[in-house]
Amino acid sequence: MEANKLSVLLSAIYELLFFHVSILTMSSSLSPAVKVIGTRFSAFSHRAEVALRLKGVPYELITEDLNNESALLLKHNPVHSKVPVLLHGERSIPESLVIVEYVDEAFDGPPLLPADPGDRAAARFWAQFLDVKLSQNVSARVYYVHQQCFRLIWLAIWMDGETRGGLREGGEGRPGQLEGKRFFAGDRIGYLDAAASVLTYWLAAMEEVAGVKLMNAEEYPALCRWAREYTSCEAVKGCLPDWDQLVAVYAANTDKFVLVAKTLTTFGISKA
Ligand SMILES: N[C@@H](CCC(=O)N[C@@H](CS)C(=O)NCC(=O)O)C(=O)O
Repeated sequence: MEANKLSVLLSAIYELLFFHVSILTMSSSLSPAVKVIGTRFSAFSHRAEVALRLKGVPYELITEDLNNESALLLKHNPVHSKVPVLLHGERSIPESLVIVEYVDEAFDGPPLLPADPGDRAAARFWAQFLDVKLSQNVSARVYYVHQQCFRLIWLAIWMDGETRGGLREGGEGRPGQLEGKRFFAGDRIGYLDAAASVLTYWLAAMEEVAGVKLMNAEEYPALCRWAREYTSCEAVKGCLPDWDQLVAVYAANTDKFVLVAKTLTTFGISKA
């Protein structure tokens, strides 16, 4: 009898414990879902994806058709209606660099921004430089080209290299940027590497299609070495578009791209 009571008690304790453990497991598996509205062809979307991958955060990529923007995109980025947008539970976070900073703060894992406030400021400065000066965008929508134009790169590629100085100013020409370092922040890929990632795979694809070599090893040895290191990292490789498809997209749009570049120069908006 006593033995029976004991076994009932033990099984009750076991069930209680098991129930408790399953509740705990359930609650951790219920952490808010992480999704990226984006496209693999977009270097901006890549910034968001690579930040998540570097942090080891599982996410779902919701592929957006930029020729036919979805209600989901318009709902979550009503101001710009551009990709990427990060969805984290109830939160929607637009703008690629804002997303990278959010991911850095919201998730555990290796830091993306440097620890030192001065280094953080410098990383943000150069990322902003890339977006505002080197890659200042043009409303592609106006020209029915659903690609963002990286203005200086764009002109250099599609207008026969007229603004190649932009690269020198932004990367190679600043002593110390990459000197003695694998990546901009040191040994690990971080915020500024993600911000500058357009200078790797995407630029190379544009160069191939346009038959122009903008970032060559003679003029830009450090940038070229960095680009190779960047694209050989596993986290990066996992969210690069298929090379042939990317080249095919650029090739299919070459006429439009040249038209955009010509329009930019015609209207005198080629200077930063
Ligand atoms: N400043 C934005 C730029 C994003 C952007 O230009 N995205 C392009 C795709 S690469 C886009 O959504 N274009 C759609 C359009 O212009 O209608 C960011 O950093 O996220």
